[in-house]
Amino acid sequence: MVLNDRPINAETPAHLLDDKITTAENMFVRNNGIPPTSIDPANWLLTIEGESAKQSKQYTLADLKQKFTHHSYQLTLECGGNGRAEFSPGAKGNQWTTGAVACPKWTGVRLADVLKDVGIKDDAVYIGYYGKDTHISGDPSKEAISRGVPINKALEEENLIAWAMNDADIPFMNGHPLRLVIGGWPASTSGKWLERIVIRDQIHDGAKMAAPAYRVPCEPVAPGSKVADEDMCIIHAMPIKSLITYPKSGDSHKKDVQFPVRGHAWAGDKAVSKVELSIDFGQTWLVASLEKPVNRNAWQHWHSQIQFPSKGYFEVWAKATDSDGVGQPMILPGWNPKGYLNNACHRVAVQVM
Ligand SMILES: Nc1nc2c(c(=O)[nH]1)N[C@H]1C(S)=C(S)[C@@H](COP(=O)(O)O)O[C@H]1N2
Ligand SMILES: [Mo]
Repeated sequence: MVLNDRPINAETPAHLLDDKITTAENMFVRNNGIPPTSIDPANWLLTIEGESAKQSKQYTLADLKQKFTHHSYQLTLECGGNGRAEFSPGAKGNQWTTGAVACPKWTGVRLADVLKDVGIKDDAVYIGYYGKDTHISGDPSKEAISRGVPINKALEEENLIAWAMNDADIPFMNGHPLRLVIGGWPASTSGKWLERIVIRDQIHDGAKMAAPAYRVPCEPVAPGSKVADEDMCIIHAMPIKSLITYPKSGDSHKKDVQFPVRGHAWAGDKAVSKVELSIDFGQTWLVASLEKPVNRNAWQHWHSQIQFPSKGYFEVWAKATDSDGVGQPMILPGWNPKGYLNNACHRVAVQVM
């Protein structure tokens, strides 16, 4: 579903995210600027520098592939604005419903291995990325987006500088030939068309790091409030969430046949501990079978069989709980001016015949 074509932004209907490993054609696309017009993988250079880097160093793709151990992880990328369409009053920006999330398999080298090869000074607090795309205005002095994560998150072993997705080149719109993949945090931290990483002695101040971008009120506010920039805090890990990928909303089903329901659940830097289903608007809940993640920061699959009590209109609701016991809310958990972090339960409609 194309939300905007200047530049292209597209999400995936829930029933097309049924694969355990998201395929390239079902991966959402989020562009803040104008994607690069020419890509030359043979001459691609990644520069690592910054005031908290012990030196400035450059790597070709061949250097990265030869010098460091290769790792593959399935990592969940979810746009911080996924679910924005439900905000009331509405929030500006792409009106994502449920489909700005994906969990493909990524292959590359550990971000930590490359940062350590360059050398990290003791005063490092953050990293930031720069990509080859350009600002929407066409002004070459401006970046489209340049975000990052605290150094302690950056050094976790699952973060990759990746050249492959699902054992093939990363699709162009998802960052070919090189991208950062930071699982569990807003996908805006996973820089596409990656050319440069800076190791910073302060919170990174690249484009879309400053308020209000990718920030929420530090304290909850009433819907529609104006919030001062200094009262907005940077989003860290994404909250617990789940998706029903089978059935497709609007399906019909024969009453006397067991009804299969399945999907995925993910919890930022935490694990998912439980998924429950309701077919009576949350009055009673049934615990679904939940698989372990293939690795940290990968989504987890769940499935169940439902017996409907009668014919008629039903909704199936799914609700996941994380390893700290924090569950998904039934409705928008907290209005915020930019429409981030809506992790309300997903619901699908079923007509039982
Ligand atoms: N260089 C660059 N990296 C980027 C972006 C971008 O516009 N340019 N968008 C970010 C945002 S906001 C998201 S949600 C993810 C989307 O990744 P995808 O397009 O591969 O789904 O990439 C992030 N990395
Ligand atoms: Mo995003």
